[in-house]
Amino acid sequence: MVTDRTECFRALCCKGPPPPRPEYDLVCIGLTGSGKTSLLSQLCSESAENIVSTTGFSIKAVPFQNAILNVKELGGADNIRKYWSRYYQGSQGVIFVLDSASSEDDLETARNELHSALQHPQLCTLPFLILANHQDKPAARSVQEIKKYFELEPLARGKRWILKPCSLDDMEAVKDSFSLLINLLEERDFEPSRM
Ligand SMILES: Nc1nc2c(ncn2[C@@H]2O[C@H](COP(=O)(O)OP(=O)(O)OP(=O)(O)O)[C@@H](O)[C@H]2O)c(=O)[nH]1
Ligand SMILES: [Mg+2]
Repeated sequence: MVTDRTECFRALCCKGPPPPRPEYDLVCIGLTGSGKTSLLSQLCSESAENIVSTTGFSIKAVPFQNAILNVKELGGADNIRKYWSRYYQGSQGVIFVLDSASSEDDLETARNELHSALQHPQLCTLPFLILANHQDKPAARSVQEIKKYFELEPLARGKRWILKPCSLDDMEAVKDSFSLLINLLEERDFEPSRM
């Protein structure tokens, strides 16, 4: 009732109903345990407790003030990663989550997966948000270390990408990073030489 009245008032007196928020289809990848489901659940105001490893994929509509992101998370276990590319079609942007405190071996695997994604024909022109998660752990590498280790500068030159540190206990920083991604998704006249 209150909503009806508010909508009526809006329609009669001023600007009409608010414009619908644009929706974007994104794919979210990263090794198992990097925190994809946990971060997405928190963004949807769902509990991040008792989360189990994603088998296959899972889709969430993540609401923001100026956009809705339909995020398809692909499970990151060894036996699932080889199927990732089958689920890339239709994506308008990519979220890559990594555990900044993981072992050298896992970090190298994450680097290889990120490189493959950045070069994949269905993803290579899309905006990328790379989240260096688990920053609350003492062993976490800084974004500078990760940028160097992942050799992102030469590989991602000319692409739209953002690398940000984050952790599950600082969701404001995560939201800020997603806002930057939404800005990139909204950009129409992208000039590759800018970044
Ligand atoms: N300390 C810490 N733990 C985290 C953080 N993010 C996620 N975790 C924990 O890491 C574990 C794995 O998180 P998930 O969200 O299931 O990871 P995932 O990337 O979805 O894993 P898959 O679905 O298997 O690909 C959970 O126990 C989380 O609580 C973080 O920033 N810091
Ligand atoms: Mg998951």
